[in-house]
Parts: sequence; C-alpha cells; structure tokens
Amino acid sequence: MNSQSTSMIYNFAGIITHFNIEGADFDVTPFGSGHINDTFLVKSKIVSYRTYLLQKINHFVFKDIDGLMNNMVLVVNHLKEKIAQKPNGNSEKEVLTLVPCNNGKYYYKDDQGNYWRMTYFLEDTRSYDLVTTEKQAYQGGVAFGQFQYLLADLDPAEIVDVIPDFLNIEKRLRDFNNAVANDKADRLKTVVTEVEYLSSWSTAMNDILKLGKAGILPLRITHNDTKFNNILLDKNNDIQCVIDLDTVMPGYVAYDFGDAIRSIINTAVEDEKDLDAIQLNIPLFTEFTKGYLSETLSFLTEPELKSLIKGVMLLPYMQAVRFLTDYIEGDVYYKTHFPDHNLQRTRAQIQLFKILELNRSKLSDIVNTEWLLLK
Ligand code: ADP
Ligand code: GN1
Ligand code: MG
Repeated sequence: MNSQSTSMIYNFAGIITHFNIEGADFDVTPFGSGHINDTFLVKSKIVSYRTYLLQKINHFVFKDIDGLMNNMVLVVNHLKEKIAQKPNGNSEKEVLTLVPCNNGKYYYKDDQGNYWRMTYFLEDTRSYDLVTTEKQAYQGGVAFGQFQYLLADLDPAEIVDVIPDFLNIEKRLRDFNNAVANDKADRLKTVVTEVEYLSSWSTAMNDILKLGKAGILPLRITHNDTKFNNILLDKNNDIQCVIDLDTVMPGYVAYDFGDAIRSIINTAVEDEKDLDAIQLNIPLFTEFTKGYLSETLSFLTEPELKSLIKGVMLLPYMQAVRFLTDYIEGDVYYKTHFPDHNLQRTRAQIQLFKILELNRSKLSDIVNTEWLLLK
C-alpha cells in the first residue's frame, strides 16, 4: 500500500491529534515488513521534532486490546526500570516508549473501529529480514537472552494471555486438521504433499509441551515472536532494542531460541521461492548461541538447555503448519503480497525444517560445546 492510498483510507491527521505529541503537519508513510500490524512512520515537516511510529493494531488477531496494551505497558515499564539500573543504560533508546493518548489510555479507537497506538521512532536503527554477519547473530542472541533475563522477575500472573495457546503445537495442529477437514477455500487438492509431510511429523513435535506439562521445563515470560526483524540494531550492528512486544506471554525458553534461529540460520528469506537457496549458515547459529547463553547461563536449567535444540526443530515446523493452515483457509491471518504467498512460505519453512533435521546432531553439539565453554 502506498502512502497516498493509505491516507485515503485513514484520516491520519485526525488520528494523530488524539496522541500527546509535539508538532503538527506530519508526513505519514507505511513502514516495516511485519505480517500482522500496519505500521506507519509519522514525521513532522519541522525537522527538529521527534519522529513517531504509528501502528494500527490487528484487531482480528488481537481481540483483547485492553489486555494487549496493559501487557505492553507492564513490560516496557519493567524493562525501563531494569535498564535504568544498568551502568550507561539508556531506557529511552533500549526500550520502546509508548505515547499516551489524550484519553489517558495508550491506544485510540477511531470511529471505524480501528485501534491505534504510537511509540517513539528509534532513530539510526535498522531491523533485518536476513542476517548476514556473525556480529549481528551474536547481538541477536544477547538481545533475546537479555530480554528473558530482564523479565525473569516480572510476575507471569500479571500478563494476560492475549492469544491463548499461541505457540502450543497441539492447538496449532488441531487448527490445521480442522482447516484440512473443512477445505474452505478449495485448495486442499493443491497441497496434498505438504499436508502429508507435516502430518507425518506431528507426534514427534510434542516433546517441549510434554516436558512442560510434566513440570520439567518451567514457564517463563518469553517474547514468543523472536524473528530477527523484531530487534533493532544500531549503526554499528550493536543491539539497541527488542520490539514487537505483542506476544510477550508465559512460554518456554526454547520457543524464543528456536524462532530466532529460524530466521538467523537460514541463508534465504522466510518466503524464499528458490528452495535450493535455503541452506544453513552454521557460524551464525554458533554466534547466536554464544550471545544467548552468555545472558541466560545464570538461570537456565539443564533440561532447558537440552530443550533448545527441540525449539530449533519445532519453530520452523510450527510456522509451516501455521502458514499452510492459513493458505488452506484462504489467507485470512497473515498479510500476503501475492496469491500463493502462504504456500511459498510453507514450502520454504518445510525445506528449512528438512535441512535442520539432517544437521540436528551437529547443531546440538554446538549448543553443548558453547555451554561448556561458558560455564
Ligand atoms: P509487526 O507486528 O507488524 O511485525 P513491528 O512492531 O514488528 O510490527 O514493527 C514493524 C517494523 O517497524 C519492524 O520490523 C521495524 O523495522 C520497525 N519498527 C518498529 N518499531 C520501531 C521503532 N520504535 N523504531 C524504529 N523502527 C521500528
Ligand atoms: C508474525 O508480526 P510479525 O511479522 O513479527 C506472527 C508470528 C510469526 C511471524 C512469521 C502475532 O510476526 O507469530 O512467527 O509472523 N505474529 C503473530 O513471520 O501471529
Ligand atoms: Mg514484527
């Protein structure tokens, strides 16, 4: 969507007046490549004024907006307090800052029923859909490891489950099987191979849940959407800020580890069409692992450490299940940019999963070695 077409749909000038910000007369342009929310850069024509990021929250995905925004306020306040205690910590740069609305809330509901929120735009930062350097991978590990560490003392009972069973593979497979049974968009005939392949792995993917239910893996507060483009790096490729806090909820650490690896180890993008371009970049895996363990070693239990490799297998698998479910249902959840986008995403994630499976023991050895080196 270009800025002209979005400004015809939304009355940005009107929406912005509901937020407590300095300046007037803004340029509003679409920003970022997230699959869920709609993000816009709000830049004042007067250059000395702060730039903001306006997001239309996807209300189809996040049904409890009050719960969602309460979680976000809790998490950013907690992180800011922690960062302020760090030597040289800068809580405005390292943590998202929400802009309050004139109604005292942190979101505004417009008369079309859309929900909007605003944060400070973090200048001189970038997010990456594809990781290319070992430094980026290491910094990613530090970022998500530190995120878990800093939230370890936030009471999980205070966090609302905004999407219940978000990363529960049993639930995701139930949804998948329902989609297959209903075949609403009449697409099943085109994806028989993919459906059979994913179904053949379903029972093998239950380990983390089983260990969790048995009390062997603790529930902690996790990010749950640790795709690499959900961190901002500064000009020197040092970590600046973890973003996209919508899914911060109780979860298992292996979920965050596995989802981050899904985007870091892959030499190609998430929706790569050319399956041969999907290879593993093992040095990036090693660097992410080093960074992650350096921040989490103090609290990770041995079962959690052993579960990390299970997360590396589970998250690409679960993502393939989710993309294929959406494809079969007629593309109702993720934003798509061309007709078979969700199918292309599914195939790319299946390919990644297959190569990960071939390299599983090598990757597991790397985690163990890095752990022993750091201990
Ligand atoms: P989505 O839920 O749609 O993925 P995100 O919150 O991840 O939305 O934001 C989309 C993109 O916008 C990010 O990948 C990042 O590039 C950019 N972004 C988000 N927040 C900020 C910020 N505060 N400062 C600078 N860029 C940001
Ligand atoms: C979505 O919003 P974004 O693009 O960071 C999705 C994640 C998926 C990811 C796959 C709320 O994340 O769960 O892992 O796409 N977020 C939600 O790229 O479903
Ligand atoms: Mg995002």
